[in-house]
Amino acid sequence: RKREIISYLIMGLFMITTHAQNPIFTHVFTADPSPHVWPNDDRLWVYTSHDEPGSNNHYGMTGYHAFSTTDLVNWTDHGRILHLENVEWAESHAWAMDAAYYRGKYYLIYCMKEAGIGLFRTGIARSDFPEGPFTDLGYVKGVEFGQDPALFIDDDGTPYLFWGHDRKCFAAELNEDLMSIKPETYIDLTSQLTHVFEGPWVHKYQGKYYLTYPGLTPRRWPEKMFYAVADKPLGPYEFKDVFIDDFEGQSGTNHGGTVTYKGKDIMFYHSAWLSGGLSETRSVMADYLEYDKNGDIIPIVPSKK
Ligand code: FUB
Repeated sequence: RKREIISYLIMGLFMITTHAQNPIFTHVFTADPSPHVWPNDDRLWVYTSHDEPGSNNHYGMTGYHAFSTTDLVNWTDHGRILHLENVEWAESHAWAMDAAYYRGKYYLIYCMKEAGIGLFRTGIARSDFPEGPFTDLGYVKGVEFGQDPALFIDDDGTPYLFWGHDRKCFAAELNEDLMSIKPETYIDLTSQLTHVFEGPWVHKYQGKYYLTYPGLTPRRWPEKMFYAVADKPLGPYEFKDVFIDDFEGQSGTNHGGTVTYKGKDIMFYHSAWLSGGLSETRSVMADYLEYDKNGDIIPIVPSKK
């Protein structure tokens, strides 16, 4: 109870009100959004990377934020939920992350460069609360060059890890402690995902698995968002189409995920609208996502509202 009261006092301190318009957070630069609704919680949560203007080290970011809302207008910034300095094995580049609820605990899964090695590892941290604080547990074994992880827990409780970097995308089932992959399930999905560059994200719609990802076509920046569909989480995936094309004021990168909240599907992604087009100072955006009668995603045109 004491913790709850302290947490509400802190929430009060961080409470911010925005208008329901893009970009949705304007007091801090945010990117790579990971949206979730947790069991027995009426809030929508969005976990983000944190862009720091002037970091000047090719996205030399250092930590993550969590935001929550019940109405898509008033958002609470729960502040920094994990920082590079609390991750012993890492030295830099706190890039994209995801969050999951698994067996009664909240997890943050992220990528940072390993100290002394300088290559990305996929780190995992745990908390009793959706807003953290999260404690690093180490990095997931069996994942080399583990940039941009997404932790997808299927309806039957099976955990899957997706990750991707430098024009590649991989996936595997995780062991129950989430600390290593099951090597026999490891699959390279690259050839199934036309134009893939990084940032995979999986959601389910009408029993099918939708893998959305940023990609380059024809190997040309900035990134667009594409998707592919499968009957099983590890594929095979059928490539579909682009669903967020180039748009004015975007960053060189795009990255995001989908959630269903209060009966509506919402796509979270990022732009550089707030910074006037500066690629390394991005802001999270949200737009409704709709499907046609065949289950194909109707392309999203970033909206002001
Ligand atoms: O935010 C840093 C990196 O930029 C992410 O890891 C990539 O997906 C891209 O959005």
